[in-house]
Amino acid sequence: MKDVLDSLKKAIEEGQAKDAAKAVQAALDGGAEPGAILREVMVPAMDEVGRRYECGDYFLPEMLISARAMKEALALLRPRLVATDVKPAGTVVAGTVKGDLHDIGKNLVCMMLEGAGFEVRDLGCDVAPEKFVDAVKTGGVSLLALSALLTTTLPNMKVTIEQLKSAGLREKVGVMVGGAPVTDKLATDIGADGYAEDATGAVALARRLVGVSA
Ligand code: B1M
Repeated sequence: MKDVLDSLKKAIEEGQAKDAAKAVQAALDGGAEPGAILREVMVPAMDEVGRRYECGDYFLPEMLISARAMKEALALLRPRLVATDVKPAGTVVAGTVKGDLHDIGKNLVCMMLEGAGFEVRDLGCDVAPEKFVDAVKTGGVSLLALSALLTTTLPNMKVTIEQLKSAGLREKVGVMVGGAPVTDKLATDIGADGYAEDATGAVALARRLVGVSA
């Protein structure tokens, strides 16, 4: 199994989508636990890609093909991560904020929330504040989940919350935020209801905000 997991990590780091998909399938067939594959192999592989980009070994195209390999591998894990017979815990509108195209972490958060019994309306990435507000206006939304991976797009979380307030909708939904540059302090400063560091934390936070227990 170690060889399979090592080859999965290498395939994501090097952007070999087919090899990554094959390795995930082999790991699942070999009995590896989907959450562990994700936490212990796939997320660290993307961290390594970020490290290589930061030190100049990788450029944008390499990051992009690694992201594609990660997505193909994730697609195979998805059915296992979202399999649930829990009754709906609430509806979450999710998206990556305006100007930000990073959607892998947000997709993971969405999958884990679905797995925990939330109905998720995923608006995608580069989502304008007005689009989030319009989605909340349709009604029945318990939580807004905002993701951002760039320091330059963090301010759009605040703008989104302010537009919610202007539309008179702030008290109607809980707002949770996350993404690598987001902190607890930032969440408090911009008036969000909570911050989660990762997808598992996002589930715990969502449950707390809607008042359901695990
Ligand atoms: Co870009 N990128 N990128 N990138 N990218 C980062 C984020 C960066 C840290 C790389 C680096 O320099 N080390 C850096 C940001 C620096 C900063 O602002 N602090 C960076 C940069 C600079 C850029 C560009 C500006 C590069 C350029 O053009 N010169 C550009 C911006 C484009 C744009 O968005 N407008 C850019 C582009 C891209 C790609 C398109 C090539 C690609 C994204 C593809 C895609 O997502 N479809 C990409 C990638 C892949 C990365 C890295 C390598 C990996 C991100 C990722 O998917 N991680 C990233 C480096 C890194 O993160 N180590 C990097 C795996 C994922 C599972 O983790 O997304 O952190 P993450 O999500 C986690 C948690 O953060 C949390 O849970 C998730 C699961 O545990 N979480 C939440 C996320 N959202 C949450 C919401 C919640 C709760 C938790 O509640 C609502």
